[in-house]
Amino acid sequence: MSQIRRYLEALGEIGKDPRGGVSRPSMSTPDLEAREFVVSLMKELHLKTFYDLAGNLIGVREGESDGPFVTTGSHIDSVMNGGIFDGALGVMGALEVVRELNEDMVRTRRPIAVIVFTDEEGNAYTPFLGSKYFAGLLRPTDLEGFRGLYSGNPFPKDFEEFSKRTKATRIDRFVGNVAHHVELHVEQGPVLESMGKEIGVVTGIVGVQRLWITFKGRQSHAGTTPMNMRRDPMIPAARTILAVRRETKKVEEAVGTVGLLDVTPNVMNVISGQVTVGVDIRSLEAEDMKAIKEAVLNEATEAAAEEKVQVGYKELFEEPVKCSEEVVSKIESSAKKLGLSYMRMPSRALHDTQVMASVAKVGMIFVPSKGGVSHAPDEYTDWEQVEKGVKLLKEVIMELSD
Ligand code: HGY
Ligand code: MN
Ligand code: MN
Ligand code: MN
Repeated sequence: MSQIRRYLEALGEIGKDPRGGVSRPSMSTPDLEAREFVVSLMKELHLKTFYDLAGNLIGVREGESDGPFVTTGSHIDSVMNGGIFDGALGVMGALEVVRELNEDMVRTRRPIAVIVFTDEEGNAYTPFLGSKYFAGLLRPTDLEGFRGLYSGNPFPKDFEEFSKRTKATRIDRFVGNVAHHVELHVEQGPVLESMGKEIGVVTGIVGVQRLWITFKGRQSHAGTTPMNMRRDPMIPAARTILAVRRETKKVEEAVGTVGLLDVTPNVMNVISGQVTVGVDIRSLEAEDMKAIKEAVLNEATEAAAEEKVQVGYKELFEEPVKCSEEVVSKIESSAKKLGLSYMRMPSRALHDTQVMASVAKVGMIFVPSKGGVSHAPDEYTDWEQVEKGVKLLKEVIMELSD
């Protein structure tokens, strides 16, 4: 009998948030505990267990040949107050696949590696820290500059604690010999449910343009400062937020969100001294994100000038990627073989798989999210649908590792 529900529910207990769901940012105490749990499972499943300098956990099931590898997996870090499926399904689903392959005594030609990538959500250090290191896009020295958002610790310090607690074998970097990478994930959106499909075959993954736009004004008394003598950074911040929505809506398929505001000092009777607006723009087209970014920055600059405040910004950009047609077709034919209903669709959430696309042929399998909800405690996927997703992952991995 499939153990996936037991696996996911057990992991969901670690870092359980009293408000519901989980709060398990990367390298936090609950994340370290979750890693220990995963290592113990990997060992139980007779996987050779490694960790690299970025804290990626890697469980290897040997094949008849030394490579190239088929890799799978996802992340077990969560957003604060997130759900128990995001990322966790891809890791625990991969472990369930291994458990079943062991049970069925299946020998594959290629070795399979199950990977838990560090800080996919980027809430501790930076998005995709683990997968970028795995793919060779970050060097060991790059890792040293990161500080934990929740721990305040520089990256290697958090990492030391993690290495002491897990008894995996340390390697500097995992072999770069990966042919195919497949990730199982919850859709996190409403499309599959509304279309009545069991499986989403992911064709491409959105890119993201992030902006941290900071306005610096003059902090002052909210009662005594006349309206025409203010330099209030909240005003251009507000106009920037509205511009994100207005400019994004002009572009079909793009989405834009301001989910972060950092207000100093954030007090009722004080005109703010500084406000940072965190902007997240996503699209399957890099050009679209660029156009929205320019328009938003124009508005921010104009609004700042009118209010006589200073403005500056930092940014992060990740390219959108296309999945490999070879992997996409394999997923489709496997779904067909298993009698699952499916549709092709893009991913509008970010995934480590888009980083893995720089070193391997990649694909993703989605299962429906109830009500399309994710990054929230009531994120949920029917257990029956979870099992179908795992079954499909198993089929695809067997095909690719054959
Ligand atoms: O932000 C994302 O799309 C992903 O869940 N990290
Ligand atoms: Mn997420
Ligand atoms: Mn995820
Ligand atoms: Mn006073």
